[in-house]
Amino acid sequence: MSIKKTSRRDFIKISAAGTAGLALANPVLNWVPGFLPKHEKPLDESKAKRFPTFCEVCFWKCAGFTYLNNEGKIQKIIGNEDDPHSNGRFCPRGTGGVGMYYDNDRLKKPLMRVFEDGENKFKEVSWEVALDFIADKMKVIAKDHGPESMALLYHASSGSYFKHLLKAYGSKNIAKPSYAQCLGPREAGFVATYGAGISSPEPTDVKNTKCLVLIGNHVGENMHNGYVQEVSEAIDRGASIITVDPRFSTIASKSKFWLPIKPATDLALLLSWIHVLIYDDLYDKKYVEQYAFGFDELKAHVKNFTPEWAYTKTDINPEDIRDSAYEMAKAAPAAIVHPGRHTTWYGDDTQRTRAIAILNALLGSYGKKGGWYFAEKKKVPQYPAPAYPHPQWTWKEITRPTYKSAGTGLANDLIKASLPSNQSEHKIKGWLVVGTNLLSTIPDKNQTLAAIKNLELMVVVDTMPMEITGYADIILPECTYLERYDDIRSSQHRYPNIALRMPAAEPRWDTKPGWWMAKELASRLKLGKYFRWENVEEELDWKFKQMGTSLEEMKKIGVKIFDKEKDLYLDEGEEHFFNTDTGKIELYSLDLEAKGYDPMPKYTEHAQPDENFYRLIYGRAPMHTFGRTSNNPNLVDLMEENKVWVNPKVAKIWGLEPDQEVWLENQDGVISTFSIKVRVTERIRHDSVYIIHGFGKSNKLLTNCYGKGIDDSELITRIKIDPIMGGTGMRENFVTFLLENPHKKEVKS
Ligand SMILES: Nc1nc2c(c(=O)[nH]1)N[C@H]1C(S)=C(S)[C@@H](COP(=O)(O)OP(=O)(O)OC[C@H]3O[C@@H](n4cnc5c(=O)[nH]c(N)nc54)[C@H](O)[C@@H]3O)O[C@H]1N2
Ligand SMILES: Nc1nc2c(c(=O)[nH]1)N[C@H]1C(S)=C(S)[C@@H](COP(=O)(O)OP(=O)(O)OC[C@H]3O[C@@H](n4cnc5c(=O)[nH]c(N)nc54)[C@H](O)[C@@H]3O)O[C@H]1N2
Ligand code: SF4
Ligand SMILES: [Mo]
Repeated sequence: MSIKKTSRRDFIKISAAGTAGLALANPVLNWVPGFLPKHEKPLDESKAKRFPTFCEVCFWKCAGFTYLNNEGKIQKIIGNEDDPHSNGRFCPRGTGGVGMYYDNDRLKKPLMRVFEDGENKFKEVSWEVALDFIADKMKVIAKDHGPESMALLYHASSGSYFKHLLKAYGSKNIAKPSYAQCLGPREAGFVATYGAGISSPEPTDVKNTKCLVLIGNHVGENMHNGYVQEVSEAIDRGASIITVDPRFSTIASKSKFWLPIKPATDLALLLSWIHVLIYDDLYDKKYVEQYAFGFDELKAHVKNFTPEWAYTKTDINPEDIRDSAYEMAKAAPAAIVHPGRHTTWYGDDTQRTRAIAILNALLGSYGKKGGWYFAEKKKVPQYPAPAYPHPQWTWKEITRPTYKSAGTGLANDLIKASLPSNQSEHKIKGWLVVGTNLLSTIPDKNQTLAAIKNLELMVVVDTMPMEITGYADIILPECTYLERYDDIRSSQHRYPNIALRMPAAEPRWDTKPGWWMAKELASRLKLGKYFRWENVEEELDWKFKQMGTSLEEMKKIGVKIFDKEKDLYLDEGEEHFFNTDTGKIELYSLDLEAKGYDPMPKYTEHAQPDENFYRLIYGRAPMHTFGRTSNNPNLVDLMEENKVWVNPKVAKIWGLEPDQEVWLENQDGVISTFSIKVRVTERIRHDSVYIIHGFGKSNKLLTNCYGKGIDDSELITRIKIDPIMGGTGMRENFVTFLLENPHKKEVKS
């Protein structure tokens, strides 16, 4: 194939120019590494061809335009000015997204597992053969075990067409890792308190806030675009930031308070902030009286949680706890205690976010300017199709008996239901895996592998030869987001808005869009009536027309903003019904109580590391999104490996030098496959080490990133499950250093 890899030098040139511009045009964003400014002079639109898209490099889904150069090749992606997710700017990963298209390590043809010459191999097959095989197997599974025993695990936009397929086939066993490995606990915590989850983008009115409290929420490294921009504006306006993090994060360096908490003790801090707000009379009495339920119980509950008590748990000085509580109260109601996004930490995560939800209520910030606004979203109509068949059972039968507040299917529970040891009647026998690299994403890799072994069918739809593809029966190569249409992006925001993604180029090699695969499978499964449209343009146009626009208009504008139907904020004293049992904000949760959980958050002690062990904590780097970018040629140039952050005191004990290669071994004796370089820094507490998630790729076909750095997931073998919603707490793993290569014969290439 003759398409040339994009020139790395060109990319750097763009970023360098961008950064220089940034210093002048956007001083507020200077603290964020690599963030590009608005594209001030658009390319000459009469000459340059552009196609609307929204980014697939992370889940913020910024809308922009893909531009072609004079030779008709994809050149760059630039933010759409009308889009509230991007406001016309892309983050470095989004800009580098072009590298996903040009990556020559991509999956190129359907691959089928065959047994030849005494071994398992992948053989290239035609789409016909691949799809026939899958449909035949799915028919057998439906006949032998019922259609419910097929599950869909997904985290790519194209998952939406596979969801439709699976429901038409007769299964609702569908899960994304973005629930039980990510934001599930905060959703459950807010549902229990306000009767509504948070969803994405978070309706925090950061743009107008006077005080933003971030609990392990490392914005600036966590690069959710519109959010980073609003935080920058807030900093520029002089809003005070309070950051609670055992690590001196980028945002900690911009904060009025950095509280370097002892990991796993956040609930003690939160309870003592609640104590100070109540006992120092700092809370919003009118708001609490009008909207909240259970204040007296809460007051009694937190009576003893003084800052002095919290100090014994958290290592944070009582004065700092008090001062920071006063700081929030001073700004209230224009104050936000941010719920974070990835919240599956220690197992008591729903209760931690409950405490956050309660704090916001005491500050009177929910539904108030500078606090939380009421977001609105436009419903996307479904193209006419018959009603779905009724499954005999769903994920609810698997999960809800134990995790009563689980809001969606849990990827980890569907995996457990696939294990040979599953004695229940609800067994999963086949997986469709669409854009999720389960082995790095779901903790306890051995369990995932045992489940995979027991499957009758495993189909992986991906763009890259990620680890998970190696275990598939069939691999279907999807074209990248720059080469396909996808379902409409409709997202909640201050104003309801929608965006179109359309192809800017033909799919490279023999890759295909997910919608096409789902439709083809449907026709083989005799489910064609659920996909009546000839092609996806017809389907999208029909939907757009129901929404008051058209595909033709959307191709020009990319993003459409609709009028609001509700107010953004509550008026003073306005009546409001919260969707809870009492119709009020439940400081004391009747729902949790009825389900047998603590109605108010309790502090639970967590294990601390033994001598010579350190808590393994992980996070994000501004230049990468997990493993999905680790092979991206553009982004590898910006950051090619992760390093382990080690406090100088610890480095001294171990005699570690900067950039020395070490291996990590966890409490269960699991050793990292590869070595990692040491970064000695005061920015991490002495009881923890920190690495960026998404590195240590073990598939040699990923030629840009194979063996670079290590994968935190393989060291996460002890999981603390949230008893309320079933999320997998992953931060109770401890590691020690191995200075000699423990895999004697292994050569790191
Ligand atoms: N140890 C550890 N585990 C974690 C986390 C952590 O920090 N540490 N983070 C958790 C969080 S917050 C989340 S949200 C999840 C994320 O979990 P995942 O979304 O599973 O994460 P990725 O590793 O990015 O895997 C994405 C997969 O999608 C593929 N892909 C990319 N684009 C496309 C596309 O257009 N189509 C298709 N079909 N495939 C595509 C990629 O090649 C890759 O295989 O992981 C969770 N698990
Ligand atoms: N660039 C980039 N941006 C991303 C992503 C990405 O991959 N790359 N992923 C996106 C996704 S899917 C998600 S869910 C979000 C996640 O983003 P966040 O919700 O911000 O991230 P977390 O992973 O929960 O938190 C990481 C931070 O928690 C701190 N921490 C660790 N243990 C503790 C503790 O016990 N207490 C406290 N207070 N802090 C602790 C770590 O030091 C680190 O700074 O990021 C999103 N944004
Ligand atoms: S934040 Fe960056 S990577 Fe995520 S969708 Fe927006 S531009 Fe893409
Ligand atoms: Mo996430």
